[in-house]
This record gives sequence, structure tokens and C-alpha cells, in this order.
Amino acid sequence: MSEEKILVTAALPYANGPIHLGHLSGAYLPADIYARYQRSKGRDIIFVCGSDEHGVPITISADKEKVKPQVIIDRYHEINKKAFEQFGMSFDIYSRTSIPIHHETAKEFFLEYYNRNLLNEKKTNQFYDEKVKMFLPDRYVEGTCPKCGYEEARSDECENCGALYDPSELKNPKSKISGETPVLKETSHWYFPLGNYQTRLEKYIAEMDGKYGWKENVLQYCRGWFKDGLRDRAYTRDLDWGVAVPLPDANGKVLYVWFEAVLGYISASKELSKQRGDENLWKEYWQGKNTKYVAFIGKDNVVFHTIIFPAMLMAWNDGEKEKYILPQNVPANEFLNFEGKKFSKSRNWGIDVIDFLAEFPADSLRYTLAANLPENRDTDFYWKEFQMRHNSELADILGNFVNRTFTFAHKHFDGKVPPCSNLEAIDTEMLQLLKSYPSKVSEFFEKYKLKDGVFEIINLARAGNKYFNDSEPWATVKSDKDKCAATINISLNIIYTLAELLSPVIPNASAKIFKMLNSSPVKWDDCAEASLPDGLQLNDAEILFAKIEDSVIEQQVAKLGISANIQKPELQPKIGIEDFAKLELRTATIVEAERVKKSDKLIKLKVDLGFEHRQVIAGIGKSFNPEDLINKKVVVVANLKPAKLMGLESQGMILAVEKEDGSLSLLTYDEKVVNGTKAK
Ligand code: B3M
Ligand code: ZN
Repeated sequence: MSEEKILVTAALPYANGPIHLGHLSGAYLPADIYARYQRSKGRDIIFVCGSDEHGVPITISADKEKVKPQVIIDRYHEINKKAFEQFGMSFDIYSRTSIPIHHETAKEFFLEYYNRNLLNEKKTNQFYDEKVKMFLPDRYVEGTCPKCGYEEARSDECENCGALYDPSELKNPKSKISGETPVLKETSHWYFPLGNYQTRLEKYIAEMDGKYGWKENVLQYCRGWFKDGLRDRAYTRDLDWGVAVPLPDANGKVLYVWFEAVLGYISASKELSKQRGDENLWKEYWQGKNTKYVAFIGKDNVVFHTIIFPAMLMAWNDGEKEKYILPQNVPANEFLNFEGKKFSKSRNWGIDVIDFLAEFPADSLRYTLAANLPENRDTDFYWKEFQMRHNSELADILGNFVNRTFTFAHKHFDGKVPPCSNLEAIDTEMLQLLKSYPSKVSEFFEKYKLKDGVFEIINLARAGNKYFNDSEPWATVKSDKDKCAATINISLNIIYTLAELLSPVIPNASAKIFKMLNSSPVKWDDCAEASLPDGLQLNDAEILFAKIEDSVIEQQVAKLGISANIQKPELQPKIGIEDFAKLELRTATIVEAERVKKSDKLIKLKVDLGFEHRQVIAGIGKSFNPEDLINKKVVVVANLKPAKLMGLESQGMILAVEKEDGSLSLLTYDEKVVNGTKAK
């Protein structure tokens, strides 16, 4: 089976925001360690990824910023591509789903099913926003889950309990665009008959698990889905951004993002083929007899990779065209949290990859994340732990072992690899142990137990330090130079092995060590053969990891949760002081407040401006009860032209700001200030 080809994919991140450490831990770092490891084993592998550039997540981001989706995807495709490069992701290609080859591939699959009459066309009622005149797919509607009561459920699916339901069952639905209550309106869509594949999918997963051992967390998700029973899934959406449905009367309809995004792996491979000038290359990996496919993802993507994508491939394979292979394993990770809480952009909780790498080396981050991967349960990133692992494991254990060995070789052996003879038990035992390492680590890596593999590698560095200490070269250099030479020779060979075994995890440090050893990488299986030639001239030692001071970490902790990291808004044109002086901002006390009849938004206020009382109709009814407003000291725009709201005259405006959850906070003050004082 040595000819086996390996196809590795990592989930295509939506190009609607910068990736953070959680993404790296969930899918990208494990995929990269695995891919680099397989290359080091000498295997024939391609590793593909790219941006997911369609779907409601993209259009919602575009709506929020009032720009075209193209602006969003171009921006975040570049940002994330660069972040991945800096982090050391070794993708063979980082593609994107907006390219023509992807649209063609996605259409080809749809048409294959359509032409073979596999898809069901159905008319259903979907939410429609009458104000903006559009259907509201997926995340465009929010409401209360009919099953668990979660208040941020989507139109036909609840993130909290996983329930799937008919949009008509969603309680208290609200349009994310206008905030209005949407109506149900008939529309027609094509459905993929997922239910027809349930038996085969169950068999496929059982077989793969039996042969290759799937992770328990992944199997559990699958069992849940099978237990509920698979049903038809809508293959299309009413949206104007995405892969257009390739049928004559399907205006305004696109393929559902998930049904095309998973095909992005195939189109990215096709793109790679083109780049390499071998149009058929991708087929060897996707359609070859002796290929294995491993899909790395985070837990929220499990169903799409273990059920929907395999079902799509099965459906394709039932036809006449070339057959695709199915994932052999989907080693999905759980989530990484940040200092005990979920990552949250709006609450400034967490850190983007780019920002992290501006301050710390990629290898330090790679190592810390690798040592703490959420392989079986959610884990946390803590700044303190990052510092501790960096300082004690990378700098003290690994760095120190390398450094003391090199210092010794330069000082006492002219910077050359000294000969190794007259071995004693301590030496042969060390060599024995050393030889066991590549296969020991392999066993973990092949089973996607990357954390355990990394732990073993650092154990080798620990063993190296112990061997060095126990051999006391500082004493033998005077008493028995041959023995000292053997100690340094073997230590250098341990370092050589470490450089190879660590190359998937901390590739930059690994390359530095090879350079210091004046040697090149070998194949994984041969790296522990103690093959550094006697007399090889070593290069100068470099510091691998400089310690991170407490103050540096404290600074990072201090930044957390402080300023919301929001995008710079479009500011109005500058005004002069004379313009500002035209504004009559005056202090006032609310003396009366009652709701305006038939409105849940408006409250009729009477405010005391000192020199007179005014009636103000304020749109704050959703955030306040009238009785709570009495005696509040507020700021009023006192020279606003009167306006009529629901038939009532409003003679001014009170200042408020909108909070993150959409509710309002009044600009008030506590100090004793005479009503009617002008703010300046
Ligand atoms: N874009 C989900 C995400 O970014 C989705 C993955 C697609 S993999 C084909 O979390
Ligand atoms: Zn629910």
C-alpha cells in the first residue's frame, strides 16, 4: 500500500471575518500537522483549502456594512490567506469558491442529479420580508425555537438544540434586515432526497469506523442525525448571491451554500491541477483506486462532511460518470474557548491570528495550540498557559537541550560532530529509546491523536536532557574525553531526530535546527538512525525561543474585553465649531412618561427644561417602561424642528445610544445640574 495517495482537506472558512485561534485549533492546525507529517513520511499527498464565499453569512456581513458581497469576500479572502501563510499552513492551494471552475463544478453536480430525476421540486412557504421585498433564507430570520425556546433560532433550524422544523413553526419570527415580522410566502425549491441514503450512510460510517476508527464525538453527532431520521434538504435558496441554479426558470435562485461549498474541495483540486500543468492530477486523488481522503473540520461542520457530502458523492456515483472516493475519516475537533469563554468579536473576547502573530512567533502558537487541541472536548486558550508552555517546554526543555549540546560541541570539539565509540549502557539505552520514537509518534499521528504525539516528542527532549545530565559531560570532558564525545554525538543525533519529528508542529524552529546541524531533513522513518557523520562541521547555535516576560502577557490580558473592536464607521463630513454651536443640547428632567397607544416603540414624555416643559415623543418603548423613566436626567436636542409621530407633536429629541443587543441606553447624568443648562 506504499503507493497510497492521500487527500487532505480543511474546512473552507467563510470569507466574512478574520480567523481566530479557535478556527486554528478546530481544523487548520490538526490538518497541517497531519499533512506535514505525511509528507515527511514520503507520502504522495495534496492538501487543499480555500475561502467559502457564498451563502447568507457573506450577504449578512455585506448588508451590515452596506457594501457588495464582493467587497467582503475580496477583503477577507486576502486577510485569511495571509494569516494562514504567517501561521505556516502548508496548503498546496488556498482557493476560493467564487472562481469560475467552482461554479462550473457545482452546477455540474446539480445538473447530474437534476437530469437523473433525483431532486424533488416542492412548493413551500418561506419567510418573506415585505418591506425589503425579499425572501429570508437561513440566518435572515431569527425567532424562538419551537422545541427548546432558544431565542436566536434560525428560520428552520436551531443552533442550540439542533432541531429542524418547518419555518411556520418558528415562534416570534423577526427579519434581520428590517426587524419586521416576516410573512410566509410560497416559493418553489429543489430538494435533495437525503432520507433515501440513510441506510447506506449508516453502513458507510460503520464500515469506516470499523476499519479506521472514527472519533467518538463524531460518531455521536452522526447517531443523533440518524436517530431523528434524515429528510429531504432544500438544495436551493432565494438569494441573489451564490452559484446560480443552472435552469431556465430559476431566476433569483442559487444553490444552498453547503451543497456547493463541500464541492469547493474538488474545484480547488482542479485549480491546483491547472497550476501544476496537469489537468488530470485532481482525478488521481478524488477518483483513484488507492487514495485515502481525510477531511479536517470543527464540530459544527460534522453533518455536512459525514452525511451530506458523502450522500452527494453516493448519488453521483450511482450514475454513469467516473466515481468519487468518500472520506475515510473526518477527525472533527471540538471547540477552543478563550480564557473560559467563547470567542466573541463584538465583545472583543479573543484574538485574531494576524494580531497574535504580530507579537509572537508562529511556532510558539502552533506548539501551544497543538499541546492543547480540543480533540475530545472543548479546551481553553489561556495567556498564562501560553507563556508557561512557551517558557518551560519550548525554551527550557527543547531550547535548552539544543543550546547546551551545541555550546559543548563548539567549545570542546571545534564545532564538529565528535566520534561515538566505547558506548556504555547509558548510551546504548538512549540510542534504543531514540529509535523507538518515530514509530511511537507515528502511531498517534496516524490515529489523529495529535496532542498525544506532540506530548511524546517533547518527552524525547526531556529524555535528552536527562541523558545529558546523567552523562555529566562537564566532568567527562576532563576525565574521559571519548565518553564525553559519545555523549555529545548522541545528543546531537537526538536533536536531529527532534528536528524531524517536530517539523510538522513547529516547522520554523525545525528548519533552524537543521541549519544549525548543517544537515537536511530525511524521511521520518530514518531520522532516528544516529546518522550524523563524524566530523560534520556544525553551524553556530541560534536561540530557538526567547522567554516571554510576565509584563508582555499582562499587556495582552489587559487588552481583553476593553474596547469593542468595531470597524471604523463612515463619519459625516467635518463641521466647524460654528456648526456645533447651532445645536441646542440642553439638560432636562423627565417628569411624565406614558406609552403612545397602539405603539410598542413610542413613549410620550414631558421633560422639564427649566425654562419650559416640552412634549417629546421618543422611540424608546422597547427598552424602557414609562415608570422607570420618571426623574431621569437627560440631554435634549432643544432646537429640533417639531415633528408629528403617530399624530402627536414631538418638540425635541432625547439622546440615547444603541447597545449591542439592540436595546437603548439613555445619555443621563447624575450631577446636580440646573435644568436647561447648555451642553458644550
Ligand atoms: N464555511 C463553515 C465555517 O466557516 C463553512 C465550512 C465549509 S466547509 C466546505 O465555519
Ligand atoms: Zn432549539
